[in-house]
Amino acid sequence: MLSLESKKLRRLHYRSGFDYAELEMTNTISKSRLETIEVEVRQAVATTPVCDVHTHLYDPAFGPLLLWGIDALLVYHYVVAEAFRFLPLSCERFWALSKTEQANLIWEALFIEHSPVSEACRGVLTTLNALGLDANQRDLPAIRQWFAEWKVEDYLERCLELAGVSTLCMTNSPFDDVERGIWERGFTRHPAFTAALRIDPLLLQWNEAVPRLAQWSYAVTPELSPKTVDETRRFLADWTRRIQARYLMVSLPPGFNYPAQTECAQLMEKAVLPHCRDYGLPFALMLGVKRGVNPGLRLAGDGVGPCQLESLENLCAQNPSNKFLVTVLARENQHGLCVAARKFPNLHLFGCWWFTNIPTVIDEMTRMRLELLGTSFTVQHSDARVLDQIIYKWRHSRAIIADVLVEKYLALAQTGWEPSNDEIERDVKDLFGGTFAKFCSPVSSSIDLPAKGFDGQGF
Ligand code: RAT
Ligand code: ZN
Repeated sequence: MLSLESKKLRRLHYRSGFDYAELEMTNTISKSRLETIEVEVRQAVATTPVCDVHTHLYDPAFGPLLLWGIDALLVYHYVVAEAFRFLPLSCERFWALSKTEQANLIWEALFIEHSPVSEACRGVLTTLNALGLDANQRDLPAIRQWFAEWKVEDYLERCLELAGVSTLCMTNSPFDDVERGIWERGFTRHPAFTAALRIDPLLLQWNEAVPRLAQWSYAVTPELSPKTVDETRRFLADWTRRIQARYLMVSLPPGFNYPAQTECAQLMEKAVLPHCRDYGLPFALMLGVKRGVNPGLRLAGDGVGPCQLESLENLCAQNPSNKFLVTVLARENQHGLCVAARKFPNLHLFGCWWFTNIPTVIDEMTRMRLELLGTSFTVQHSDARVLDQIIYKWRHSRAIIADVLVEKYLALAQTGWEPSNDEIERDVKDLFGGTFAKFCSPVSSSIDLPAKGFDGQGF
């Protein structure tokens, strides 16, 4: 027999509507106050603007690099991977098609011939629905026609508004030829877009990075001599200043080790971490991606593996003056990561990344993080590659975050501790980017860093 308490907790856990009368019996808070708390939490989650701390979206000044519209939504690599569960043609033949032809095939396979129940497919429909389109007609040409009438500047504002997003952090790589040229020429920046310096090729393909750096007038050689390290730091400093980077970022495979004699670990230790200290910037690590498990699928061909959290613990322990922003890809790493964050004030967790950005896992991770870390983390990021995706990614996440938070605040109320509306709003702001901005700020309290960099504002 379940006790009243565990029945109540179960009901709370599955959140099929709360039995306020039962909760009311156990404490002094009235049913109407409990209902008010629920309304206040849902209201705060629905209306608090989000600082989206990691996306692959671009300032409109980057022209075609900012993807948007129905075809881009349909050929998003999360969707492509699912389409290949059904598509009868080879990867080569698929990639040889135009984007519109690819989108047509995906629409047929995932929306017409089967029901679009996966998270990525539902996301397309949530987006269309929020934009006021009737996808129920299953009329792809009509949907295309609707998008064709928008100008990107207006569409950007519409998406930001519908998603409740105030700022977006881009992923900016000097190793991308198109992007590099635009930064070098210069442009007027859109106020909603901040930048992050992405350095995967530098840390993971050093031998290929060397000739490129040399070509850009940095005197580097394959051997990590003091001169090469200095020149690599000059490269990082130039790009940090040029793009006004808010943080540096890399994604790493499950086998990443630190400390180690590998080029990756040595470059981190000698160039990246000193640079981050110098500029008061965090280093963001995305751990556990296996690139190119099926290379034929291109971006859709990456996989997941558990990472060694010991290496992260070593990084945090051995570099107490560095700040680390971390998200991990494997579900089985999430609990250990929360425990690591309890040990290191210089470690900040963010978002439910990629394969973990599905309702089942967002629910579990958000619950686990709140239970182990309180509100000292960033609850979600979108990782959007197509502008319109911010609408569904944030709508879907907000719904889950609201449910979990309602449960947590009602559990508090059960103890007799009533959260005020101001406290609820404060907490939601923190989870939606406030804590992130404080952590990134060069004057962040628990970490002693010189402040050569930027003001940490604007997330
Ligand atoms: O989530 C994604 O879109 C992945 O393709 C990756 O880009 C990942 O988010 C990353 O930043 O490496
Ligand atoms: Zn990403």
